Amino acid sequence: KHPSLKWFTHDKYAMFIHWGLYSEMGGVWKDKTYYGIGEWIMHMAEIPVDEYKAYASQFNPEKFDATQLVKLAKAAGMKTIVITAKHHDGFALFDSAASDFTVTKATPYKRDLMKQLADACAAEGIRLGFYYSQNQDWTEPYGGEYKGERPKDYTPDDFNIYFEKKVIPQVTELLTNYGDIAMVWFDTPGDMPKTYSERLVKLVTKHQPNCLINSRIGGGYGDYVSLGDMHIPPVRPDVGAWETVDTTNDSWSYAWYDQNWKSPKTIIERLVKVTARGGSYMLNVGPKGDGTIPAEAVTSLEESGKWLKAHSEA
Ligand code: JFZ
Repeated sequence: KHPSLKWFTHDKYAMFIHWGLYSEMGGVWKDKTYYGIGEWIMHMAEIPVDEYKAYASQFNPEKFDATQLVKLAKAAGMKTIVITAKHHDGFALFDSAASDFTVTKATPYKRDLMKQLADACAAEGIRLGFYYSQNQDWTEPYGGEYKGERPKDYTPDDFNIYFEKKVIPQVTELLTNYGDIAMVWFDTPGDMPKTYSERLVKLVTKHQPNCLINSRIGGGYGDYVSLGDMHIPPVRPDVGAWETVDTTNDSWSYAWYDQNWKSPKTIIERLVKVTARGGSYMLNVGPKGDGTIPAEAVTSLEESGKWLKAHSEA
C-alpha cells in the first residue's frame, strides 16, 4: 500500500484540467464543428500532422491566471490538481529539451504553463499532478497511434525510439523541474508492452517516491484504480483505492457547443455517490484557449464548494 494513499483516500476530491491546442479550436476546424470530446478533434477532423502542429502559433493564453485557477479548486473543496501536461496530440504545456512541439518553443506565448501552475499550487497548499499520455502520440512518427505516414521500414518495436527520446526525458522533466509531484496520471496504455509500464514506475519512484501512479499506466501497475471515464460504480467496488473521473459538462477539453454544465447539486450528488462507495472523485474543467475557465463551470464549482464547506465544518 503506497503511503500517499493516505491523503488520496482522505481528501477524495481533485480537479482535473484538460487544456491544450485543442482548447483554442474549441471543437471547430476550418469552420466546421466536430461533436465529441474536444481533445480528440485532430482525430475526428483528420487534421494532417503538419497542419495541427502549425496551429501552435495560434495558442496564446494571455489570460491564464494560475493563482485564480488554484483558488477556484480550493473554493470547490478540491485538494489536488491534475493537468494534461501532454495529451495524445503530443503538445507539451511545459518546456522540454526533448521536443520542439511545446508551449515555450512553438507558440507566441513562450512561457512554461506548468511552472506557473506548480508555483501557484505550492503557494496555495494544493497538490499538483500531471496527466501524461505515455503511449498515444499522434504527432510523433514512432509514437502510439501516430496520425501521419510511418517512416519506411517502420516496425512496432520502433515505439522504443519514441519512448527513449520523448517519454523518458519528458516524464523526467515533469518529475524534476516542478517541485513535489503528487501524482502522474497516465492514460490509454493500449498495447504498449508491459516493460514500458515497468520502466515508468521505476522512473517515477526514483525521482518522486511519494508520487502516486494511476492504473492506466498499464501492465497491471499503478497504486490505485482509475475506473472508466465518468463511470460511478453502482456498488462499492472491491478494488482497494479507486477514483472516478468526471467532467463539469460532457467534454474534457473546451468545446463551444457543450453547454451541458453540471449544476452545483449534480456535482454534490456525484461526489457523494463516489465517496460513499469509498472512491475519490476527480472533476474536470476545460479552460478555453485563452486560459479562462467557462463561467458556468466556475459558478458550479464555487456554489458546490460553498455548500460543502457549510456542511462539513463541525
Ligand atoms: C481518455 C482520453 O482518451 C480522453 O481524451 C480523456 O483524456 C480521458 C480522461 O481519458 O479516454 C478514456 C480512457 C479510458 C476509458 C475511457 C476514456 N475507459 O477506460 O473507459
